[in-house]
Amino acid sequence: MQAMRTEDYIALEERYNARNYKPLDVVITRAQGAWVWDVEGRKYLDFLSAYSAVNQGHCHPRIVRALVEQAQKVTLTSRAFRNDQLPLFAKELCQLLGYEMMLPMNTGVEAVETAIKAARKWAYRVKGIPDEQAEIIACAGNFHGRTTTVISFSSEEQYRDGFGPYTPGFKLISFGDADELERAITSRTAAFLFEPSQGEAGVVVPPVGYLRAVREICTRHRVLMIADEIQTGMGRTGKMLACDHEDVRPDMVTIGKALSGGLYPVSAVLASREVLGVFAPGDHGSTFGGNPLACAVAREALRVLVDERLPERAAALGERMMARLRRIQSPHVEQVRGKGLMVGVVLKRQAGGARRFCEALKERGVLAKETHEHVIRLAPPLVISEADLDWALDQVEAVLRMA
Ligand code: IF1
Repeated sequence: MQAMRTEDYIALEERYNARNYKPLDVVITRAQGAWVWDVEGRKYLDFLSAYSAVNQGHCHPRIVRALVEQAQKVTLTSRAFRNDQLPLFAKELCQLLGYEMMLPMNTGVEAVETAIKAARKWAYRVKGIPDEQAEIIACAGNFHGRTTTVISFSSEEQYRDGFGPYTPGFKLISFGDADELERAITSRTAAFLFEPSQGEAGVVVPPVGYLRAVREICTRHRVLMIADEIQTGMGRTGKMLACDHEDVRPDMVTIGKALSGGLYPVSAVLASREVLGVFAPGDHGSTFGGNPLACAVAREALRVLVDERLPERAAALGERMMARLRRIQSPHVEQVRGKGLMVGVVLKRQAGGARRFCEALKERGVLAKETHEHVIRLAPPLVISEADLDWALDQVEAVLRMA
């Protein structure tokens, strides 16, 4: 049988797979570090990092080994019994990030849903808000996942369209305005849920001091500050958590994606005993949450972040990338913004949208993804070499100079 080509794979996917994405037509068959290879043998630098899930680089050998070794021991016990990986993962994660407790889940949105449930139950059982009256404040432009409760407070019409009725109990304010947060808080407010930098909104970094102001306001009003670090965490912005840039410690943090180095779905919520202590046995759960394979992979993924000093690397390489991008003379660029290796090139409306630039980058061997029509998101794995980063930026400069 003749080897399948790119178009053969695309035809199959179009035939049998729901069209909930419009991917670039590159069919990846192998990946290592910052590089991926397609079925035609062409290689590309990955400048999306699977939406910041492969910060450690694709198929990191240490994490692969942890996966393979654990897979030959035990992969899943359910939480009806105990296993020898979860206690160690829980301790190491809590000590690394400075929290008393954690609750393990699988996907990012499950961690966000868990945080919402914990905040509501804490509001009723600890803060004393009347049952079923708790309100959670979130930000316009937010992205926290795709479940029906989480899209209930999305400000992106497409993410909501056709999926009602929606879960009540959420209020939106604009991102980056601490005064607006203060004004939005009522006696019913349980929590403020936000991304330290908004990813899907097009890499929107808040004003310096915003995180500290939010911390002070939430403390004063006894409102839980919940940072969704699923995309900004694990070193992406140049610190282990993006809130570390302002030495701010949220009451609750959700993490995921690179928590496993991209080898397995692993997410978690971290908080104090006062907050996560509201869960009694049977209140909440998940078949795969805290499974030994996930925990073994995540333990090694965290060790790699620390041993290879990847947050610091993201800070240094991010500076290099931003400086280079800001020097590019292009009629299409409105602004360059970002933090660490989470960068967005915002194009002018007359540039015709970011997609065509991403297509041109693909032809030059760099895979990037547009977000919200006009932003080219640039987020390579944190392990990318300086030489590869410079080469990729040569390609970005070339396509930004095209007509
Ligand atoms: C898609 C981007 C979107 C996230 C934050 C929770 C989740 C995500 C801050 C949910 C997931 C992914 C989902 C994927 C595209 C991508 C994404 F911002 F990363 F680019 F959409 F906004 N909090 N983000 O970024 O985690 O349940 O997916 O594990 O849904 O299209 P998940």
